[in-house]
Amino acid sequence: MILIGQYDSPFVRRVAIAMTLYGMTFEHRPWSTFGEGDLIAPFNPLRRVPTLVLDDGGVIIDSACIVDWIDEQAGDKALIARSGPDRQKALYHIALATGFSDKAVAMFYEKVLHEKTSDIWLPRLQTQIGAALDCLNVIRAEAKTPWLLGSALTHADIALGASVRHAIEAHKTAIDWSRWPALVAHSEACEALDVFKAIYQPFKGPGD
Ligand SMILES: N[C@@H](CCC(=O)N[C@@H](CS)C(=O)NCC(=O)O)C(=O)O
Repeated sequence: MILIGQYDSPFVRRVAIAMTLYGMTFEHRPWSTFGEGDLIAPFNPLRRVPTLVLDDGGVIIDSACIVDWIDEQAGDKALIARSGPDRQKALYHIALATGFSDKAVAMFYEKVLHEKTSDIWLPRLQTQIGAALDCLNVIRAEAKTPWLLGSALTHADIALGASVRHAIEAHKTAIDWSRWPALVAHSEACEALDVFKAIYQPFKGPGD
């Protein structure tokens, strides 16, 4: 299998972390979506990452779809409850974390790709990011367990950890992280894990 995408992407990183925890072996192609879009295009016409190329030549794109597929391979080892309230909660947490990352990535592109940022789009992104972080911070603070849904790490923890770390690095000053201490603590707990240390690429960019 080949996983395409750099680990400074929270979407690529959460996929690679889960695959590593599942013991899946894969080749990593850290292609840049802009600089090496021509290399990605034959596998994904959207030129987006993560893109997973299977051994039989099949391709899966989008982190949620890739995680769905690797969970199928992992069977009982899947890092999410199979059914019931814990599955519903995990899916909500994951969508909120990855949705927040969508907005954090959009805010980065808005700032670096336009000489003048939009007076409509940028405030909207800031509102969406702030509200999502408020909500996630309450969820994390109210979970009195080591991880979001108990003592075992799930995809929800990985997605949240990858998303917060990405945004901390991509928006160092634009986001006031002192407002969300439970998320900063969650990020630190994730980054202390060997698998987070192994699957990591510092985010390069203006960083605010
Ligand atoms: N919904 C997608 C989002 C992936 C995403 O936004 N990837 C970014 C890199 S962090 C990307 O490919 N950006 C280039 C582009 O969208 O053109 C997923 O979960 O995989």
